[in-house]
Amino acid sequence: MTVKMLRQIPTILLLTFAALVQVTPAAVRAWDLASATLKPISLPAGTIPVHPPAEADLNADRAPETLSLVEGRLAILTEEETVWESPLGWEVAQAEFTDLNRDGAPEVALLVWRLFQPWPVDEFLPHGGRIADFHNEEGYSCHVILIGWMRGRYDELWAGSALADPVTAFAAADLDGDAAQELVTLEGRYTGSRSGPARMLKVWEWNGFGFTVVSSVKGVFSGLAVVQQENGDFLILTP
Ligand SMILES: [Ca+2]
Ligand SMILES: [Ca+2]
Repeated sequence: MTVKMLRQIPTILLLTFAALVQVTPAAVRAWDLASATLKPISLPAGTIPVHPPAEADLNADRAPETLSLVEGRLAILTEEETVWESPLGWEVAQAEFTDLNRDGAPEVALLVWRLFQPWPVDEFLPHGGRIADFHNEEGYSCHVILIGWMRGRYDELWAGSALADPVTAFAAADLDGDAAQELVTLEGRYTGSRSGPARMLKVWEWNGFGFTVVSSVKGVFSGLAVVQQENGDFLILTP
């Protein structure tokens, strides 16, 4: 698995990452999740970059699925065949194989921009409701959505309502060593660029119905990477 994943890491990404760490070590911050709190630590020697799996068997038929993200359109493929495609109205900014809902089965986590829709109950409120401002000036809001295999088909396992602040990048990693993945996000602002810079680093965990914030740190963040230490523990790096 590790060999396969490493083989598929784009060379340019590795070079950029290595160059970044070597040239500007002071600008890269390392974060550990300890006692449910994000803590800055000095970057240990010998860490290796961790990348999400290039493939996963979503429907447990022993034929692995892969992802193709082209111009905001995500396809889930079994070999060459498209078995699921994101709806036309979605602009998928990022998609990874994860097990963020902690059921032991892989799913695909998507970062999606789509036209803002108020909660049905809020549509009739004069002030627009509780999430009325959760969109950019074009009217697009940012969502985290989990797609997976359910009852014989690919479907939304979970779709979050519009985020209060848009996510610019996410990663999934078991930061606290409890054998379950946490969701790591960088959050920007609806008034800023979709790709950042971010103003908040946040760790969430699945609560059975959605994600609960575990810890967050304010700052200015231009990127997000997960690395593994020699002892096996995962850390977050933020340039
Ligand atoms: Ca899962
Ligand atoms: Ca964990």
